[in-house]
Amino acid sequence: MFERALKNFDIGFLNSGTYAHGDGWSPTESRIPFDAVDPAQDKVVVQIAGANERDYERVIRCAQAAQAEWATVPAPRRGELVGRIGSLAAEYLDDLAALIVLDTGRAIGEAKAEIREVIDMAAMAAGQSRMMYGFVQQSQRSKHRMYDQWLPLGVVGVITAYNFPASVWAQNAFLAAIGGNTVIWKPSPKVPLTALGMQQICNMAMNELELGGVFSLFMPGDNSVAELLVNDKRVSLVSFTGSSAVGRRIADVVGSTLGRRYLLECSGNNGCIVDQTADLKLAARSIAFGAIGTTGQRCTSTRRVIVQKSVAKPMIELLKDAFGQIKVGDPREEGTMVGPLVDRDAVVLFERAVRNARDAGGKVVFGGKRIDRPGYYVEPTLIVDLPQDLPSVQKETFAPIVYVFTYETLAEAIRVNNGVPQGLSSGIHSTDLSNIELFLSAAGSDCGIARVNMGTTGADIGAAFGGEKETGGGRTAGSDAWKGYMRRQSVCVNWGGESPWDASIRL
Ligand code: UN1
Repeated sequence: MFERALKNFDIGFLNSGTYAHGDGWSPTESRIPFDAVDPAQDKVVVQIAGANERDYERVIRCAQAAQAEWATVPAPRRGELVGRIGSLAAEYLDDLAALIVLDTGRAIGEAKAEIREVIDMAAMAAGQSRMMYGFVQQSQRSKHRMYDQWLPLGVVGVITAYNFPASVWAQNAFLAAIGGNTVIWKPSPKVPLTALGMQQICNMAMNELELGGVFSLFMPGDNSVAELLVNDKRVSLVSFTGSSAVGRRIADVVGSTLGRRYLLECSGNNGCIVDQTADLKLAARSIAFGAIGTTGQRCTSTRRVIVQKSVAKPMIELLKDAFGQIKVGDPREEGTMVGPLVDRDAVVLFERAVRNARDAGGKVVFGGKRIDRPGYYVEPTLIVDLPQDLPSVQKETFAPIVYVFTYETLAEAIRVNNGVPQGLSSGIHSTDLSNIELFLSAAGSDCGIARVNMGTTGADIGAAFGGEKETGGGRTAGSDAWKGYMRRQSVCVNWGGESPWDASIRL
């Protein structure tokens, strides 16, 4: 499976890390190579010739030149290109999923689900390309017509994290493209294979439809080259998915040049409330998957369970039972549900979070250790009896750790849910209508996503995706998120030939 995927995408041992329309793939000579490492085996798979400053310059020039033309292509035709990328993703689904497994160590089922999300996102964006509506307003002037319309921004830079190496790019890039922008992708250097595969299918679609230059890629191994994109005034919008610390820097740099925009999807720290009326088995299943799926490395991962005191004991027992059924192992092995963490550093962060919790008096009631085998495997971990304001509870750790807190009143539970700097996803398990509605009210969850009787992960692409507070406020994917990639213009047309407002000027 893996061999075939590498072969089908022409991935050899040393690969170019830059694709710019017109110039094609950059040469690999005189570039500093970095490794693509398989986290399941702690082995180097291939190398990438890291993009250098000259490569970046080529990419931005090509993207800018192509944008002038792309902006004039009718939006439904732009949607056709995106739709074709979606159908190629379907055709190459197994190969692309194999690249995700090699990059991230994720179980194959989850990797395929990510490519399906790409396909769905393409279908949605292709349809959306015919529906980028603006409102017609009523003018107070006689014989004037007034409406708003949406126009392209220019070149959009998309910087993505390692955890969803294909779908987060798709959520951004497809909307940016139907909006008449060209897109430069800077993926995490931890997951270069997926980026190569995705760029290849973009190239197939662009060549076939003779619409070159819309999607390009540069993969530097170091931050200084990536910073060129963030600093570059030729890039109208920088969309960033990753940590709040980096997001803050991007907001500072991009925000300081008025006229440029940023769209941030940063750290989450997601709570799930379980009240005394909840279906505890349903809650345990969805919390376990939300917390341990993708080895806890989603920005939507369930990190904090906030459970009503009277049901805390059975809830913890059910969670332990559920965690015990999750098979952690090599994604190549049959029945594996959860693979390794992405790299050695992630294991260190996991161990540190567990140590901090223990030092603060927390009790590890399940897991807590790294698994002794090659690759970056750790145990699903459940920790109770912690103070909510502990610094390591207040920050995002990408690992399969769940902290359990208890509460008396729902108002208290909502305070705990909201009592972190991040505001991405949240949930409540309940069968009490008043409790559910309180959680969904203005006095309820302060997050961008609120789930009822569901886990906090697995956002439906039909909805806008993103969150508040340190999560950054950006929205990608569905609903009207496409507007984030376009500029609004209020148009007013005088069709009457009269100009009563300036009638005192006689000409
Ligand atoms: C992320 O983890 O950075 O809804 C974004 C979900 C995923 C999240 C992707 N689509 O759980």
